[in-house]
Amino acid sequence: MAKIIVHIDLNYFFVRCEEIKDPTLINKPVAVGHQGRAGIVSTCSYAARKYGVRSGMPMFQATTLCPDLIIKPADFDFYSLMSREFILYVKSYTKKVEVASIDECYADFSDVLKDVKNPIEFFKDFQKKLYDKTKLYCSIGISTNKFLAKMGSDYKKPNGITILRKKDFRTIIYPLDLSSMYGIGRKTSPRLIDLGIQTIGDLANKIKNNDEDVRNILGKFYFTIEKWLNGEGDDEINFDEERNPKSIQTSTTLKYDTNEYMEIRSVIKNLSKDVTYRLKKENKLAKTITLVIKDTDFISKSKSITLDKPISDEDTIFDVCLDLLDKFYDNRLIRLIGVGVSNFVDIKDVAVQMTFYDYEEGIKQSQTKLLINELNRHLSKPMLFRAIDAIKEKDNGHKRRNR
Ligand code: TTP
Ligand code: MG
Repeated sequence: MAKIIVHIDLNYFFVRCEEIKDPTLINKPVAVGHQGRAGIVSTCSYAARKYGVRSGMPMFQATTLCPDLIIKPADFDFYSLMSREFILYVKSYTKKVEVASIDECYADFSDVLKDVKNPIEFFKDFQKKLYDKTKLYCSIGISTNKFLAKMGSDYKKPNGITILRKKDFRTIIYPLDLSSMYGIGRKTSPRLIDLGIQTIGDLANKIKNNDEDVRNILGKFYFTIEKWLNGEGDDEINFDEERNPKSIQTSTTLKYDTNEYMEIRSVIKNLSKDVTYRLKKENKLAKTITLVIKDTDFISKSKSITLDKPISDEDTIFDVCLDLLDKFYDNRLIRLIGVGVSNFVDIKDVAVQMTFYDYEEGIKQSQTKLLINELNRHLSKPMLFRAIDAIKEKDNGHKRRNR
């Protein structure tokens, strides 16, 4: 029995987050990115897209196309917060969720949809509840593997729901422009177009005829793409279920390459949060913390620190990762960031070693943190923080400036 794999992608995500903070922006042409000649558009509202503004476009070109464009600087901390809310929401349906980037995930809905008669109505309700909870919009693709689910969510934006069945997916995706095919990058696409390939169907035809040029251009991806275009592909959702793990790791593949410090920092913060949550769920403390970075050539680098005392708090994991980043990151464009913890100690083995002071202090600090987190949840962006965090922040900033 085929699985039901769903891909969910948030619509005009960064700009939608800005609209949530400031609803007067709704329906206006808005872009997120740096102002000025060196700036690039991260994303823009659908009103701005009508003028031809696009992600990755230089800001001066965007303002030439759309002189009334409202430009907002990126607020990665807030986007990360909203991204977490989104993933938590999807996880309220199934634990089989794989985060693919800041605004998208894959999920296995096979069990959830077992007795559902009308999947379209079901996902309309899913979208409505997501909106009620987070004020975010999303497009959804439903199929039997990750490739087709992803093509489905891309098919109709915003707020689309697209089912791609194995028996009729060809009718829907073969006529599409080659540029809309997931997995064919900006470098490969022009080389295929030079061979006269304009649509996804054209590519499928060439592959069917075993075209040697196409084989050379696609290299080791040839067979994957051949499978995809025949309606087959990976349907495994990578989610965390392992019992008694020896290490816990989590990583994010970025949707676009970046070397922007604030963005990298905020991804690390999010990953530290995830790792802490899982560490606590396992009732473990960890002594070793690892930061992994993959650059755009997929070269992976990692560095670890082993602490004297085992820990399970987010701040320490985050701080150590920032230190590691300072130590080995050389400003290259990054594709993937990962945070891991290992070298575990069971909480019950450590509790007896804690002094009463450690215990009292720990309780006090976590109560303050809980209160602050709760208050921040009611504000449009995190505005409150502990003094100790502000000092750490200042120190980190200072260290970085003096690098
Ligand atoms: P996308 O999902 O590609 O775009 P989007 O969510 O803005 O719009 P859509 O409705 O078409 O899905 O990317 C998600 C976020 O990633 C986007 O809001 C901003 C960021 N991003 C960049 O910063 N630079 C880029 O080149 C791209 C493609 C995205
Ligand atoms: Mg999106």
